[in-house]
Amino acid sequence: PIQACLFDLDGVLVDTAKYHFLAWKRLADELGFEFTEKDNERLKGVSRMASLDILLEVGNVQLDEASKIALAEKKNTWYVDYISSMDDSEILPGSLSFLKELKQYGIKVALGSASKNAMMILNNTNLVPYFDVIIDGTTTSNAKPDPEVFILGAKGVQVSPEYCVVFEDAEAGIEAATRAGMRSIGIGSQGTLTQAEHVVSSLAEMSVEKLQRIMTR
Ligand code: B16
Ligand code: MG
Repeated sequence: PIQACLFDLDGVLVDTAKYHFLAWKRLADELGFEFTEKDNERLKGVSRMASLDILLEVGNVQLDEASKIALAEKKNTWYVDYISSMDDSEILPGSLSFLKELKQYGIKVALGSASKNAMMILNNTNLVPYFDVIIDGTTTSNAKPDPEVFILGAKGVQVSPEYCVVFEDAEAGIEAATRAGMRSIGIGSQGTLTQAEHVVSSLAEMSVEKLQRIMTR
C-alpha cells in the first residue's frame, strides 16, 4: 500500500498559476509583446528562469544573462506582491479534507514544489501543519522533470519510492515522479497528462480508500 503522498503545490493544492500569469503578462506588456493564457500553460511546473526563456521566445526577444536575471527578479517582486494577500480561501477544493484524512491514516505527506515562494504560500494559506516534509525551489538544484525534488521528499519521510505517490498537474512533474520510481496521479485532464498512471480532475475526487484501491497493482 501507499505510505507517502507527495504533492506539487501550484495547480494541485492552490491555484497560483493565475498570479504567475498576471506577473508574466505584466512583464510581456512592458517588453511590448502579447502573452496569452495559452502561452502561460507552457510555464506550469517549469522553474522561474526556464519560464522566462519561454516567455522571451514567445516575444522573440534575445537578451544577455544579466538582463534576464533582472527581469526574473522584477517578475518575482510582482508575483510576491500578488501572493502576499492570499489566504486559505484559495486552497483548491478537496485538498484540505484529503490532507486531513491522510494524517488520520498515518500516511506521510510531503511537498515537492519547484517554487522558491512555496513557504510563503503555505504560510498564508495555513497549510504548513499538514506536511511532514517540505521540499521546494530553495532546497533543490535540479528542476522537474529531474526527479530530485521527489527523491528528497521520499528521503525526508523515510519511505521507499515504490510506496510513494506523486500528485501533479504538470507533465514535467509526472515525468519527474516516474524517473524517481514513484507512482503518479495527474490533476487535470487525461489529454494533457498522458504519462500519469491515473488522472483525476481535482483532489475533491480523492479519498484514502480510493487512493489505495486505484494504486493496487
Ligand atoms: P517561483 P509548482 C511552480 O510551482 C509553478 O508551477 C511554475 O509556474 C513556477 O514557474 C515555478 O513553480 C517557480 O516558481 O518563481 O515562485 O520560484 O507547480 O512546482 O508547485
Ligand atoms: Mg504544478
